[in-house]
Amino acid sequence: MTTTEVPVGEVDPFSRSTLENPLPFQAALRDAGPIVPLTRYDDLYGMGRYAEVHAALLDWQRFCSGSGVGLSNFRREQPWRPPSLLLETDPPHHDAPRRVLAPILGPRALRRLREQWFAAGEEHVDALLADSGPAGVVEVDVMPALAESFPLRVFPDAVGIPREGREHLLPYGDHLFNAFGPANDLVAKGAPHVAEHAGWVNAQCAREVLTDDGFGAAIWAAADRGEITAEQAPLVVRSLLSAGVDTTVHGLGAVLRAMATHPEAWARLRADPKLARVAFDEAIRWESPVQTFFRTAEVDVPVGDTVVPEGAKILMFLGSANRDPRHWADPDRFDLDRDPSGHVGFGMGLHQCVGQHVARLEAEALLAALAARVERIEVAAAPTRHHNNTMRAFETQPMRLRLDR
Ligand code: OVM
Repeated sequence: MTTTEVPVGEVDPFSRSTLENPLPFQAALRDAGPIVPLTRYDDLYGMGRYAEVHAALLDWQRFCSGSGVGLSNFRREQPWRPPSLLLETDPPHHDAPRRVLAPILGPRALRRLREQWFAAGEEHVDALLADSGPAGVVEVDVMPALAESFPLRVFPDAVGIPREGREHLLPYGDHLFNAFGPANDLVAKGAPHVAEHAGWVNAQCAREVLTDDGFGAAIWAAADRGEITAEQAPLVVRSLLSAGVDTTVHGLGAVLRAMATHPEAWARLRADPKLARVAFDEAIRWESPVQTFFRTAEVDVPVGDTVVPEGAKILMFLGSANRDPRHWADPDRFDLDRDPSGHVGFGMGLHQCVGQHVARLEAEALLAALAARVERIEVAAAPTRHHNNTMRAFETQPMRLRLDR
């Protein structure tokens, strides 16, 4: 039971009150069992415990993605956009696009960007801190000033898209992540503008539009080598523009929240900037910017005492798994001393985030630049949440950055 008298299976996971604070709902869901019918929607089950979520993510044969990873079942409903060749497919179709993209976004390829992004981080932070008064304090909403602007500064350039029109990226992503959920008011709010945003995004995926040295060009080069087709290439580029912006914005929002609310962790990170990577992954576990994805039962699947019928949707609560006390000690605590690896904030298995090295590099570059100049990050006012059917996000995070002098 949640704080109200409603059984957890009858709670709407996508209501505004659940989105504002999903933690009590998630705790009740985990306690109710390994899998729970979610009766607000047809043929839907929810999984909130780490063990089952982790196992299901590895079991792509029975928990498939090809019928969509949102509530909508592509066997019955027309998807709102052509399905992603990476996210919304199963083997064997999934494999060629994944094989192409993985090395383009892999650690070896990113070495080329490391110096550039660290320099960009320094410039970005210097520009923000230039406004500090005589007290050496900058009070700012870090969502626009850091979490949004830094990914928007480095990532679209790395993909190789033109400057013009980049304001479409965040609203496109916000709508896309809402569209994995039910057709509620959040989806209705985005619907009038989808066509403009999607039209622009799709147009950036053409070979002629992309620079010849970015991730986009590397995808087209794989098409030239016959590793994917020329029809597939633009959709693989689209995945970068779909999954690569809002996710990192809210990942950075999460790690900034962690640093502001855990000053001792910030002090340790300053003393040892190598801790930036574990801080980021622990923040991904703790906040889980991507909260949920769905799977579809390929056959009747027994889970505990329940049989999920073939064709039913299963809502996998990644954020809940990442805070399951059955798996994690003191899971609600942000703890730089824990090993967060094994968290499912980037998913797990075949579909595990192919861009995670890019995300980590962005976080490292920004945190290193902040660590070099900012002694303390303080919460200046209560943050506000941005509601999204998939993402756990902040709208605003007013903070005070106290400079080291
Ligand atoms: C894609 C895609 C879109 C949204 C999210 C995502 C988190 C992938 O278009 O491939 O992964």
